[in-house]
Amino acid sequence: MANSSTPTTQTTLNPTLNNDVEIHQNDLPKARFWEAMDITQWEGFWFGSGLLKPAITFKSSFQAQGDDVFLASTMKTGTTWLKSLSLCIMKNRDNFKHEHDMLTVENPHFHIPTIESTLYSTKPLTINIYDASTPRLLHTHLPYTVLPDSIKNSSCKIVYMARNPKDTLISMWHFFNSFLRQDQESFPLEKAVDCFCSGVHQYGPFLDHVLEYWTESQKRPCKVLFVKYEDMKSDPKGEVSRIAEFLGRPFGDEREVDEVLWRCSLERLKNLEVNKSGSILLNVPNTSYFRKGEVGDWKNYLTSDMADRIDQTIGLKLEAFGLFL
Ligand code: PAP
Repeated sequence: MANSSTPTTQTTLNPTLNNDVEIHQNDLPKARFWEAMDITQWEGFWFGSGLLKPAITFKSSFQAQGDDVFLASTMKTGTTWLKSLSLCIMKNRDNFKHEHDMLTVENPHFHIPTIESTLYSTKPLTINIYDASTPRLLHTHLPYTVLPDSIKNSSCKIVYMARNPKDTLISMWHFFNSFLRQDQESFPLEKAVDCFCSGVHQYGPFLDHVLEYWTESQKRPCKVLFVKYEDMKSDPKGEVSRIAEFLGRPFGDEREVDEVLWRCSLERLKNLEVNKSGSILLNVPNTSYFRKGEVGDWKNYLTSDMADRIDQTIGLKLEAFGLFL
């Protein structure tokens, strides 16, 4: 996730990125998020304007292979946790016995880049997103509707992480305050609630994002695994085992499950040197990915009127599908 300023570091992962993609950005609806960031609407969703071109390039030119794995989520729903866990399940586990842990080397967002944000990466990536010669483990915040057809039609897998809307909004509020309003007072929460409920925010509308992946996971459970942040908190062993089995890398024993959970715990990640400073994505300090990680933190911030507004516009509609409130 990055703001719309011009990136200073450009990766050259896809030569078509700057030249061939026809984007009629001027014709697309525009809005100003929190009076600070330009966003553009495409295919029914809102994106930081700088993310649009990479997103369109990805949709039109990415060729998925059957053994690729895609992690997906909208903002602040547990992406960093999902990336860390999936990294351990798919790549990092074999390192543990040699006392090596990729999580101590770089922030999880470096190891598993978010596809449409790579042009904001502050370091050259070790993964070429468009190179299909080895299985890829990648992440996207993009909604299901704009995923490339090859992802939808091949046998590659998708793990989606969802979170209840009120905690997501509070997490977003802290996150955007930390870098869009560094030397200012926090953006009024009342206005942030209105903005969230209107759906006019980065990767919004939240409701549509969640429901698209939910619907697909119900239609094709072998293709899309839908994981809830709250379930991860209440039954971490059960949920991480479910992810590992879905990815075809089941755990050998409980000790292995415990080790992965410990390595990916918020407390541990937050206190790793690599996450205590620096910035893997332009303008986004690594520290901003790690906060409280509590279920129900919204109760410390939202008035009952604000909570009601989120319930009415989003929560009750999710509840109708058996999801959150
Ligand atoms: P992103 O969308 O910018 O990638 P994302 O990782 O999805 O952010 O969300 C950050 C939230 O996940 C934070 O929640 P909070 O604001 O309510 O505290 C953060 O604390 C939480 N988080 C990050 N890492 C972990 C982890 N290892 N375990 C549990 N929660 C985590």
